[in-house]
Amino acid sequence: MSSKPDVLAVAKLHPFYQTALASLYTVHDRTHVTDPDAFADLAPRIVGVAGTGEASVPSSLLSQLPNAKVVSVFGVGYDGVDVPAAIAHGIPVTHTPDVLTDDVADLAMGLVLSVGRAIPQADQFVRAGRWPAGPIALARKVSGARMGIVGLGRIGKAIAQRAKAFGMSIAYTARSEKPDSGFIFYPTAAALAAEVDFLVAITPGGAGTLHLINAEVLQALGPRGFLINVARASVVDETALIAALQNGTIAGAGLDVFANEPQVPEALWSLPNVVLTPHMASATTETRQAMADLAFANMQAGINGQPLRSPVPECIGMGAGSQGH
Ligand code: NAP
Ligand code: 8YV
Repeated sequence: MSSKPDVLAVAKLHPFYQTALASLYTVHDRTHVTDPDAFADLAPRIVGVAGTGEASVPSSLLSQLPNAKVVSVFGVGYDGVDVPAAIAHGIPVTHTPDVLTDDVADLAMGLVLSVGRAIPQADQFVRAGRWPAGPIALARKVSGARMGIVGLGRIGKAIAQRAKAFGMSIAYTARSEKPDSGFIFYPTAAALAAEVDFLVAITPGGAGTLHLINAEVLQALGPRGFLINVARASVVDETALIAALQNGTIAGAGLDVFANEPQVPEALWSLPNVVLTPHMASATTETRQAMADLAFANMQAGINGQPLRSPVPECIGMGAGSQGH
């Protein structure tokens, strides 16, 4: 048995988080999946669970961890964690909001510019030596265009700020209207899509937003409209999206998240009117370090029974130590 307390990593962790954890804990990398027999002996010793935004922490796993004191997610999204089950087991869940907001908003705007101005396609045009043979096709003006944001939370508001600087008009949908935002509210994604040129999805994933952007919404966005998804793949009906891109129902898409990532279907990567990034919206050195610091602080606090730095909203007030964020 190791002298350091045992922590279970339920996903491949970013090295910044992995290294910080390893300074105080013995980190078991997905033992519950790779070696279930060894995990049966290990499970009662696990005091903390380390995950990522996409990692699966089901009720069946939590029920095998009688001494777990915290689930610390490296990411703001935690749709893979069964939070009601964690609460039922008395295990608070934490995440890393705010520290990644700027980066995700930056990438959203990067995708808006990339799809609108066809920047990756232009790069290929030059590299392939096609410039001498003729001018590149005209692109879509971004400044002054109409931006629609699906989910006006921390990141949605940061995207709006950036879009304002581009002279874009801003409208949004969310669960509730935000009168103080000064932006136009539409009660549904379809109503919003009908009024905008760039529709940006930035809600949480999970059952509450499953296929919020479906064939009807894409139809409403129309043949001059672009979809940007920096939220979760589950928010968009990927089959309907591929059909809409193939038949010109919408003009194009910028996608950071995929249904079966890291696998991306050929139907998507073979299309000329999409820009694809590998779930990298928070992937800068600065932000990944800040996420690791916060996730590690939450892990330590949870294991030591101290106030949690950033519990998920459902877990605020759980245990003696939680203080919210
Ligand atoms: P947040 O502050 O909680 O904002 C979420 C927003 O989504 C809120 O405005 C909320 O509406 C809205 N929303 C929730 N359910 C909805 C529904 N059914 N219909 C319409 N709107 C709904 O979260 P955040 O910090 O901005 O992060 C948002 C999400 O971005 C994360 O959960 C994560 O999935 C994703 N993300 C992705 C990456 C990436 O690498 N691609 C990185 C970071 C985050 P109300 O305000 O009315 O409640
Ligand atoms: C991370 C994310 O890439 O914060 C989130 O919800 O999806 C991203 O910031 C992810 O959590 C790390 O795998």
